[in-house]
Amino acid sequence: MSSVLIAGSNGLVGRAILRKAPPRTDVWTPSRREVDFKDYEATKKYLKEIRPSVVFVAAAKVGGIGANSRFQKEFLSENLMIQNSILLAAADQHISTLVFLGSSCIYPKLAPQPISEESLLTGALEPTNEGYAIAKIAGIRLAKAIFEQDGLKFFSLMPTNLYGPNDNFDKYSSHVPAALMRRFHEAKINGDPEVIVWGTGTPRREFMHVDDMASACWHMVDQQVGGELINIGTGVDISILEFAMLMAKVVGFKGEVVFDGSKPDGTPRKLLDVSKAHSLGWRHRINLEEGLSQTYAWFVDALTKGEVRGY
Ligand code: GFB
Repeated sequence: MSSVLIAGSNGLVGRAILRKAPPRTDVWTPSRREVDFKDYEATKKYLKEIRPSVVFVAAAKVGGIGANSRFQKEFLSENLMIQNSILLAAADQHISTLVFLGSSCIYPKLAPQPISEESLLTGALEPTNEGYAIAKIAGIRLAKAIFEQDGLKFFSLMPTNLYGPNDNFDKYSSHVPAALMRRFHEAKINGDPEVIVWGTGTPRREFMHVDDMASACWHMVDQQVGGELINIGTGVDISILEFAMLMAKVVGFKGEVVFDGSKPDGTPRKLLDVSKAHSLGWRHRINLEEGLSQTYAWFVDALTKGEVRGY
């Protein structure tokens, strides 16, 4: 691998891909000021200059259930712009390998569990993240079409719900791991008697540390899996109630957990079938409690340095 571009290198996943880069890899990590990936001409010019052999598309507009449901217009249109511009410019420049990243919310709301890659486009989507999911499905199909028409090794990896260092801890747009870590931490510090958790607590989610996602990204590039769609997850899920209790334990919050049923639950369950990734030789390594503890230690340290995104 001579030269690699990480588009979205400042986000949760992009930073982890960079941390896990094999030694002596030449990695490009442009900021938004250096190149706006929504701009096709600027993206093409940049790719022509740096000529990477591999591109990771971790640039995206992302957020938790609150942000996704309120800003469908932005989640749909901005993601289409970013991915169309990168994938088409990369195809134009004959970049040999491109990894397109999405999320498990691309699958139908009521897909059979665990969700296999074959479930794509077999049913209606979860309404709270329809805009984001439609954009990501378009990206998966574009990567496949480029592989089939141009013979370039473009493929898609769909991670389950991720967490880890450098996550977004903003009160309104965060995903549940960062949201609860922050809320339990602040309650512990302030001596609050209770913490509010959104929804009923019954939805089930599969959580994976972002370093496992990064290891999957590098592994699948080595496997030369052009055109494919591959699920990346742990194969294990837990309820939001169980997850909240685990987070309280990790953070050391001893008060009560109260559920706010006026907030959306989202998809009842989205456990990925990860047998395809396993058959290609990849497995996750980081246990949930261990990963959350490591992330909490990072969070406390980053807070003292003023380096937590969303604060
Ligand atoms: O993490 P989250 O927003 O992801 O929510 P989704 C997961 C579950 O946690 C939902 C509950 O059932 C929420 O109701 N939850 C409880 C909370 N408390 C909170 C909280 O304080 N904040 C948040 N955010 N959730 C997103 C999709 O769905 O996940 C995206 O909208 C994407 O498109 C992403 O797929 C990975 O799994 O519900």
